[in-house]
Amino acid sequence: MEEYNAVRDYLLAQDQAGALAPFKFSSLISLERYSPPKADVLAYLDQGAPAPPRAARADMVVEKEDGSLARIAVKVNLPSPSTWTRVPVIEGRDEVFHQVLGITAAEHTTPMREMVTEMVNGPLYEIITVIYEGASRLANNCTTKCMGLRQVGPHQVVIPEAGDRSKFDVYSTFGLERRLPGVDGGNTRAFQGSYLHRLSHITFDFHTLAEGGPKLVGINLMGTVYSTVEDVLAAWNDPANSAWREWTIPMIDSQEDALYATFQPRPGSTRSPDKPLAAISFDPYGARYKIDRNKVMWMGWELELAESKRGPKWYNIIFKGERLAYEISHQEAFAAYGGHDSGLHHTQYYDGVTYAQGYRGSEMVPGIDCPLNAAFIDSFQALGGGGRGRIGRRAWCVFEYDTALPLLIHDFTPGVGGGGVRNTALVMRTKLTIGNYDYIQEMQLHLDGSMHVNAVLSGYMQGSSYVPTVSQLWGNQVEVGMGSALHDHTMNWKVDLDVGGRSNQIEMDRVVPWRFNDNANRLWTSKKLDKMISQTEFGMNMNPATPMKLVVQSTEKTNKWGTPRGYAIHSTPHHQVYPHDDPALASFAWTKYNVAVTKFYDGEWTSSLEQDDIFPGAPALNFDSYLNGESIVGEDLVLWVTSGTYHIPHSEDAPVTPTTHGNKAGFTLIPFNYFDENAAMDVSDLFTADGTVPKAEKPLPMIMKWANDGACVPSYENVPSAFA
Ligand SMILES: [Cu+2]
Repeated sequence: MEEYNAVRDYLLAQDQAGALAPFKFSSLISLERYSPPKADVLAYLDQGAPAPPRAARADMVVEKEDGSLARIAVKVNLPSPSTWTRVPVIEGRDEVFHQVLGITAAEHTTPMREMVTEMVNGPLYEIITVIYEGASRLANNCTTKCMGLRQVGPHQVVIPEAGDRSKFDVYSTFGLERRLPGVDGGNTRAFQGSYLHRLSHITFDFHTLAEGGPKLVGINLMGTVYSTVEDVLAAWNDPANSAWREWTIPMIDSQEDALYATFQPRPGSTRSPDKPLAAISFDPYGARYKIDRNKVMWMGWELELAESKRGPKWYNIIFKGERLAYEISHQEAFAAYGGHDSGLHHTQYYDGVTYAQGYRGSEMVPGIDCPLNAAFIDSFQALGGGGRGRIGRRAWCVFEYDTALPLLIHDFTPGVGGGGVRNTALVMRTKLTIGNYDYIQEMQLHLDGSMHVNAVLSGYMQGSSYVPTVSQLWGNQVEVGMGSALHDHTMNWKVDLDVGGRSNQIEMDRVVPWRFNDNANRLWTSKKLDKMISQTEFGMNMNPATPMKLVVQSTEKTNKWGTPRGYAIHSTPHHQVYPHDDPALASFAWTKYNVAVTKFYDGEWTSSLEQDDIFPGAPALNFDSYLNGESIVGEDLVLWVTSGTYHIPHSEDAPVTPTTHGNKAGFTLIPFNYFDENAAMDVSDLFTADGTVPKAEKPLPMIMKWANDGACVPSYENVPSAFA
C-alpha cells in the first residue's frame, strides 16, 4: 500500500513540475503492478537470469496540447519512485483516444431530477398514488410510504458517426423506488434488499446532446411510451386502460413489509432444528497446502495469486515441476439487460473496466463463504484508481475440500482387485461484490493435473416493476408487483497456457459420423475422429451438434506414446445473442466467441479497455483486432475464453440469486496426452483392493488409520452407524 501511494504521489508531483509535458495529468485509470516482458520473466525463472526490476504501471488520462484527452501508460520504478518511462497502452499503440462525457452533473443529472420531481409531485401525482399505493410525494424526511428517485442503469451514449465524439447523444432513464421511512427519514436506500424495490410502472426517458441540456423524450407508463405528461394523463383516463388501476404495488413502512427481499427468518417451522449444523470439512493431518505471501503450494502444484482491477489472476501455474500456464486472469464480466423500460433495455454493465470488480473482494465468512478449515488472505484494493488504496480483509480463501466423488474408481471386488482415488481439490476463492451482485470467482486444482476456473453468481437481482401482460417478455413475477429483467452474465478470461514450453499449436478433434459397407454390403453407421491443426488465429463457438475437443499441444514434446503433450479445454457454452452486425459489438467483440486463440504479445494484455463501455460502437480497443490472421503453429498461444449464463428472473431469485440454479460460468483445463497415464496414481490417498478386507469394511481403513495415529478427528463414537 505504501508503494501504491508513493507512486501516485510521485506521478502527481511529476505533473506539477511539468515533467509529463506535452501532457497534463487528468485522472488515473489504474495503478497496478507492471508485468515485465514474459521473455524476461521466463529467463529469470528458468535460466537464472537476473530478476526483472519491480515496477508499477499507471494508466492515465492526460490532456493534450490541443485540449483533447488521451490515455497513456507509464512504468515507474519501485520501491522508491524516481524515474518513469512510457510503455504502450496496448500492443503497438503508445496512446489511445480517451473521451469522457464532458458534461457535469449540474448540467446533466440535476435538471433531469428536477424535471421528474416536478412531474411526479405535480400532474402525475394522482397516477403515482394509485399505482404505488398511497405513495408520499418525493420529499426529504419522508415519514410514511416513502419513495425515492433513481437513475435506471448507467447513462448510455450513442455516437452517430464512429469516432466523432463531439456529436454524442446520452440516454438516461429515471424511475422511482421504495424507501424505508425509518432509514434516514426515507432519504436513502440503505436497508436490506433495497435493490428489489425499484419501481418502473412509470419511468422517464431523457436525451442529452453534446450541446444543449437534457430533453424529456418519453414517459413509459405500463410498458408504453408517451411523449408528454398530457398524453400520459389521457391514456390513464382512457376507459380501455381501466385495468391499470388494479396493477398496484404496496408501499412499505417496515422491513417486515418486504420480507421477500431480506435474509430474516420466515414465519413457520424451521427444518432440522435439533441438528442445526450440517456436515463440515476438516484436515485430519493438518492442511496439505502451504501459503507463502501470494504463493500457494499443494500436492505438486504451485502458483501465485494476484488481483487486478479486472478480477483475479493466477500466475506461473506449475504441476509436478512443469509450467502449465503463465497466466490465467479474469478480464471482464459483462451484463446486458432487456426490459420494458428503456433504462433496462439500454443497460450494459462492464463490471471489470467500469466498476473495478477486482478491487471489490468483500470479506468472506468462515463456514459460509468458505469452509471452516479454510485459510484466509487479505488483498490490496485500489478502488477508483485515483484514490488511496486499502486492505481488503479476508478477500481470498484457500482450502482443500472433499468433492465426495471419486477421482478414479473401480469396484473393490475381493480377489479381483480394483481401487480408487479420492477426489479432493484445492480451491482459491474470492468473492467480488459489485453493488447488488456477488461473483464468487475461484480456481480449483485437482490431483490429476486438471484445473477448473469458475465464476458462480449470487446476490440481488436488479429489481423492476412487474407490469402484468408486459413484463413476462423479460422475466417472471417475484413479489406483489415486483420482478426483475432478463440479462446475461458473459465473462471473459485470458488463458496463457504453456504446454511443454512456449511452442504450441491447436488440435481440433472433431467427432464425425462414419458410414461404411461391410463385406455383406450392409450399410453401417459409426463415428470417427477428424483431427485438424488450426493454422491461423481464430474465434469460434462450441456447438453440441458438432462435438469436438480443442487441445493445446506442444509442437516439441510428446508423451511416452509419441502423442504431442496437450491440455484440452472445456467451457460452459454461452452465446451472446446480439446479431454480429450490431455496431455496439465492437466494444465487446470477445462475447462473439466461446474461445478465441491468438499469438502471444505482451501488449495484448486485455480484452477490453476503460470507457469503451459508454461509447459502444467506437471503442479504443476492438478485440477483433487481435484476430489478424497470424500463424498459430509452433507459437506461444493465448486462449480468450468466454463463458456465462442467461439470467431469466424467477421467484426463487428472492431474496437473492441462488448458486444452485446453473448460474455458473467457467471452464476446465484437462491434461490430454500430457502424461503417460493418469497423474493421480502417486497420491497417498490411493486405495487398492487387495482382497483381504471384506467389502463392507472398505471405507474403513483411512478412518481407522486416522484414529490409530491419534490425529485430531471428530468423535466417531457419535456416528458409528455409518461405519458399523
Ligand atoms: Cu443475474
